Amino acid sequence: MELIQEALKGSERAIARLITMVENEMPSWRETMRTIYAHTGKAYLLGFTGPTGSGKSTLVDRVAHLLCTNGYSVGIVAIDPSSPFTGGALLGDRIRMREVVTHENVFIRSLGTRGGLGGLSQATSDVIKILDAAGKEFILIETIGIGQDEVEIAQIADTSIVVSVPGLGDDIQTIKAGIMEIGEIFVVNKADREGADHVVTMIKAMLDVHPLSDAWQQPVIKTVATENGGVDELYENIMLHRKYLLKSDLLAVKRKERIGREITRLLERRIAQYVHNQMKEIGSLEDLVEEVTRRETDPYSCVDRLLPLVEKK
Ligand SMILES: Nc1nc2c(ncn2[C@@H]2O[C@H](COP(=O)(O)OP(=O)(O)OP(=O)(O)O)[C@@H](O)[C@H]2O)c(=O)[nH]1
Ligand SMILES: [Mg+2]
Repeated sequence: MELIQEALKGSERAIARLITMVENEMPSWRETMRTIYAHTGKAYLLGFTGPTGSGKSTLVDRVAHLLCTNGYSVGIVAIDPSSPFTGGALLGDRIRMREVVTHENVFIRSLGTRGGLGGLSQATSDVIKILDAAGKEFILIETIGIGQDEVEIAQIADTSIVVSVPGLGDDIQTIKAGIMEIGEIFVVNKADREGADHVVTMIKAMLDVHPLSDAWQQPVIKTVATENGGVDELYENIMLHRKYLLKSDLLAVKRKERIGREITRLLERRIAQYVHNQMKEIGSLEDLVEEVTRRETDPYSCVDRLLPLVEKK
């Protein structure tokens, strides 16, 4: 309780300790999140997704810096599918996020993706809530674009920024159609390299084919993150999109959808854990596997047999 109070006041130490608690799903985790939840809903969430090495961390650093300069308090969550949060990537990100670590009101945390399907686990969403409750006005979430992750980031963020770079080979492969529908702002970073204009043209052409269902015109912005090039324009467009969502009431709609998904996800997880525990009590899965292997029964019938046992418990 004391820890929560400290975190709500913005204590970095308390925030860090709470995050460790939810990451490890300590027994008091759910109770903690319940208390925290009442204080959430104020932060604006920015998602950055894109291929490895495209410059996401550098961009996050620069945008965070601008936010700080404009008086906002900022939290950063980096989701790293390749290594746990204590791994080398954190160090790398810390080094790259040079600008922001000098601001004392920025809190940076790297997270592994274990636990949840598709990468952005429950822990991520809980960490975002802790930062939100602690008074961070903007929370920047960095994730690598693989498979489901980019769709998940769109669901978790208020504004989704899709980062591309020139020179990744086959253009169609680089910018998949699916990603066109989730990006609200497109960035072509490393515009100091050859081929940036071509990528911009390509993205614009694809946006014509896959427009958003609402009235927002997705901008395509060239940046050179390392030189701060185009970052002001990116910042302005983030603020424009935020204004657009607020004015059109779409922000409220987005957030309600997010709450609906979260309730469903938490329920599914609880049910899955319950079934898993019941399975252990009901009997040996190996026996069933043997029966199926001998073709004495089949997986479908096994489930029919198990379901009443699970339901009764
Ligand atoms: N030439 C050039 N290099 C850049 C630019 N932006 C970033 N870089 C460099 O590209 C490398 C990768 O940048 P990061 O910001 O770490 O990229 P990332 O997308 O966060 O990488 P991961 O987190 O590993 O997926 C670093 O060496 C950056 O200095 C740019 O605009 N131009
Ligand atoms: Mg990074």
